[in-house]
Amino acid sequence: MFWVSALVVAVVTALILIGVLPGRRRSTTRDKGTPRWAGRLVILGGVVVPVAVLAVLWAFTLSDMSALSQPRRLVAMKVQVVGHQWWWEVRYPRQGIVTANDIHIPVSRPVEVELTTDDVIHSFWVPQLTGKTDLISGRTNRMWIQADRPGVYRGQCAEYCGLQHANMIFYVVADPPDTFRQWLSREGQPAATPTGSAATRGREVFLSSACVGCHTIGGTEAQGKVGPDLTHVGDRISIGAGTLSNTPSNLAIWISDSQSVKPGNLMPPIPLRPDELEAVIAFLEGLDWSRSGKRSRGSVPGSTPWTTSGSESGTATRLSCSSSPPGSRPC
Ligand code: HEC
Ligand SMILES: [Cu+2]
Repeated sequence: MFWVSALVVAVVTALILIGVLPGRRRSTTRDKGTPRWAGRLVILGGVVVPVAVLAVLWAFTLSDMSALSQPRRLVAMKVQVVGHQWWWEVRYPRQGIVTANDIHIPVSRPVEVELTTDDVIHSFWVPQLTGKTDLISGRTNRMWIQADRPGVYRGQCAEYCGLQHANMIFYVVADPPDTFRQWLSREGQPAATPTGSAATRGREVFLSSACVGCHTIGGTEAQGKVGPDLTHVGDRISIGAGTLSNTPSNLAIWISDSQSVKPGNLMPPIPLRPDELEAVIAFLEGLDWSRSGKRSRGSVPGSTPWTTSGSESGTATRLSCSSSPPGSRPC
């Protein structure tokens, strides 16, 4: 490519020099009019050569484009992603799993992603893994992603979709095969039974308040579809699609007034008494299959260390990512 361009530059420069050389112009153009070869040069250099070059490049582009849009190997699995204002619903149809905002995939395997939207146009973008693909109503767009190293890859809605567009974040978590299989089998199960009196009370509060109208918790009467599925919410990286890190104190802030941290989001403030709030938090934190030590949050091999800022009690701790160790994929 470089040498072809260099040749073109040299030829063009030579032609310009010939044209501007003072001596020749006087003797040829004024006296005898335009020479016949000049017309042919314009047709050849201005029409025939560019058409030939562009046609060859076009053929290469078309074949590369179709190669890039197809996975090289058969896709390992399919994930459906539904865009909502302002969070991501994530479904694994074959495994019957519904979750939100975290997309677990097996490392080094191509995964097909089916994109639809529940409301306006959104755009699915994981800068480190793939380009942008829009989520358009009435249409299913297909693309595929593959992560060659385990880790957490930050994704972002890339099409302005309303007030909280910037807080419409998601994470692709690429797990080694064993970890991924464990995640799949556990995520497919109904919610953990509450242990302890606080969590048991929290379950009652949840099931008897407005929460059930909007949220699903597998294995309970809560089957709402307005907000994210909360069956294994304790296991997720963030609350509110990347707005806050997933900690008990942030859960408290989110539930008592999510509007203070994500203004305009579609969950209204729910008035709960302090003891009810505490109980609900104990219940939700318990909805975490990996409580027994192996949380995926912060312990994914090669994952980015998540740090929080403003962690004094009572203030929201925002999710931000700090210095990543050498060799790990940054967020
Ligand atoms: C009117 C519907 C509605 C009601 C009622 C509601 N929520 Fe929500 N909830 C939502 C929506 C919508 C979101 C997603 C907001 C966003 O991220 O933009 C959400 C998000 C959440 C999240 C964060 C989930 C995640 O993965 O980011 C939690 C936790 C939560 N709600 C708990 C509750 C609890 C507990 C109650 C009852 C006290 C409740 N919600 C009542 C609609 C509702
Ligand atoms: Cu958006």
